[in-house]
Amino acid sequence: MLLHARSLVVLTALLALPLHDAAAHPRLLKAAPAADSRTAVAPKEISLTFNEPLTLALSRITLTDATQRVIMLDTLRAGLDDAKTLVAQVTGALAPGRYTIKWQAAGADGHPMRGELTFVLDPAAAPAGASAARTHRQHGDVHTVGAGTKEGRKSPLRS
Ligand SMILES: [Cu+2]
Repeated sequence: MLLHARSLVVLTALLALPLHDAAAHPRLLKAAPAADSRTAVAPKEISLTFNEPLTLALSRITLTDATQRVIMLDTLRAGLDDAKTLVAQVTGALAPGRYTIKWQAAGADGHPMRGELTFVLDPAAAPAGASAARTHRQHGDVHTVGAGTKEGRKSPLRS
């Protein structure tokens, strides 16, 4: 009876293991360049952020063009004070076209997860700074409205 109880415990532990494992594996949260994005400027680096700290030695990033040619990347490193981010500088030249980022990322248990995403380098795409420029222009508009209001308050005194 004691033996039976013990094997039950072992069995339960074995069944619980894969579930615990799957929950502990890295999941990609954020990528730069972003998945399915179009960019006018060739990215200087690839940055992938996951939901948990990574084991760098078991993690990889590769970059290939539409013809499966491998683009040179610098040694993979972790983000600055950020063990959840993988960063690889792009050292090879990028011609316009579609690129595939393939990644392998392992967390604390060393089981590598894999995934891939694509982006397009297109010189005709809207520049990345477009939205920032628009914000600036909006700020400019607010300023103009403010000055006009002051001007409006002055005019009754003048008349
Ligand atoms: Cu695992």
